[in-house]
Amino acid sequence: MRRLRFVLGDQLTRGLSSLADLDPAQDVVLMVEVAAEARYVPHHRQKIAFVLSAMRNFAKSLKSEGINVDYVTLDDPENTHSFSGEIARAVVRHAPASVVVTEPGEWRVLQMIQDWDLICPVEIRPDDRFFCLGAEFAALAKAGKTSRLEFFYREMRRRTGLLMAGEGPEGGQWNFDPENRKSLPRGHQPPPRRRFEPDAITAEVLALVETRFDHHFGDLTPFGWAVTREGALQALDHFIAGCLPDFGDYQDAMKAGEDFLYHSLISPYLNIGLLTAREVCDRAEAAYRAGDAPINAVEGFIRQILGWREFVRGIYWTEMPGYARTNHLNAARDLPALYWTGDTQMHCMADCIAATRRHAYAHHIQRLMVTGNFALLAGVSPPQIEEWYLAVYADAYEWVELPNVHGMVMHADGGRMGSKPYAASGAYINRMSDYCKTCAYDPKVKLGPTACPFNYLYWNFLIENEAVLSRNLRMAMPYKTLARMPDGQRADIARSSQAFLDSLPVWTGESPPHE
Ligand code: FAD
Ligand code: DLZ
Ligand code: SF4
Repeated sequence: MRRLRFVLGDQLTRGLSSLADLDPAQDVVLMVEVAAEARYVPHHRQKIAFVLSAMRNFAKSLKSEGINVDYVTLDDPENTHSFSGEIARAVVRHAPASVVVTEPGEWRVLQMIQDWDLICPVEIRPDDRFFCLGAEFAALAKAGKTSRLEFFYREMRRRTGLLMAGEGPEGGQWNFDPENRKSLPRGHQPPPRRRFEPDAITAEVLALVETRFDHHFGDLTPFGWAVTREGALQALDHFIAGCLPDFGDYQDAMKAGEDFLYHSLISPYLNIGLLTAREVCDRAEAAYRAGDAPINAVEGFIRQILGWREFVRGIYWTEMPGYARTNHLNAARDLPALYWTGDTQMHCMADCIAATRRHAYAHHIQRLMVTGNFALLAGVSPPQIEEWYLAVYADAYEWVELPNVHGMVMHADGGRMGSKPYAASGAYINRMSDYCKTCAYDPKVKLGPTACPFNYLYWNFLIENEAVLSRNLRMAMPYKTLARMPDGQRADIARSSQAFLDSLPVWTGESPPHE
């Protein structure tokens, strides 16, 4: 009985549920390169190249095991360029008894699969690469353990045994976050990062992307991502040995021109399946147990993966599709063009967008407290800023991007992801980075042409959303300060904000061409 095993571009894991019980004598693995997946948002060119090269390398390694792989390339003249079109053609080619697929990462693709009307049944298997399966998260939600990250995270520590000392947490605390907020000391140089020379397959894909997706955002080269499991494991080893010990201390720091600091750079590999979350957490814990990394670093790192990554996945699958449609703060501004062009005098924004353009990567605090904070304060329409984040990062898939942007950054979900918006003035960015030292604006000036725009935009955001946010107990402090503010000052803030926001050109087309 032949089965057709359909493997998507973010399912490149040998132990994938749809590849379990594969019979090499009869079964066929189907992988398809389709333009629709590169275009449903205008993905960064490096992201497209990364996914396609990793897919081709994965197919090659399956073939080397003697598995029959039917691989449809982007330039195949028969290619219909959609998952649905390609599965329909493949079913005719192979006449399988059934199609087997692991549940996809995105709601829109699940809808697609559920709509397939094929001559054989389709079996959708759970994606067991996550610590917490959808049904388990739903059960935890019912038991009230997913209302906040911290409750969920502690439960996951207990369930997995990661960083446990008997019944309690290793190191006597569940969370070492308060120790993880250092800025980089003056003159501190983060270590150089391992990059990977493009292999022959990547070189071919780079040429293909250059021709077909020339108009998409982002630099295509230099391309330094690993595209195989072996490469991804080397990247993980490099991080654990050279960066993990300082990950905690400098987790929230930013430095102009330093795009990676002590971050792991493994999210693209995790999200397409070249690494598994379990092995990454196990290796980090082993480094701690061997005395090679301190508890604040290892706990902070494991919390991101065992806590946040699983939490956002759970929220996505329990709250969709309604989740994407909420707009708690009624934000409606069109996305400023500077997100695509990087053309701004604000040094922090220009640096984060330049890093994004160069690598299809920016680290967490840049995404949250610079480009995210600005979108929140400017009141950008949630779907527009969500599309930007989904397009520009190599690790972006809707299940992880949406809760982070819609929830954590834009507070559009009314507080499901976080109990208050992460709104901040220029003082925060000044404390955590060196951006302000060489900026056209001054973080200490509150109003006027030299003032840091984050300063008046912060207060303007509080004023505009007073009716909704002043009821939030966690916002009591800033609203107390606002209550003491003279009416004249409020009016000045509103005027400066309006003038600044009105001066920002809006991008009206698709993503702009690279430079
Ligand atoms: P590290 O800082 O080294 O962290 C280790 C790992 O923890 C990451 O690889 C990632 O798997 C996980 N992690 C950390 N924070 C989060 C989080 N908030 N949610 C989920 N996983 C987390 N992450 C994505 O994988 N894809 C996205 O599309 C994405 N979009 C984001 C958008 C915004 C606005 C924000 C604020 C965060 C977003 N994140 C996203 C989370 C986080 O910024 C990235 O996972 C991280 O920057 C990836 O770089 P790294 O591997 O060096 O991470
Ligand atoms: C991101 C992406 C791109 C650019 N291209 C493909 C592709 O050609 N074929 C494929 O199977 N997957 C691709 N992907 C990843 C998919 O978008 C991803 O698997 C779905 O969004 C489900 O998460
Ligand atoms: Fe950013 Fe304001 Fe600092 Fe300039 S002064 S770098 S705009 S925070």
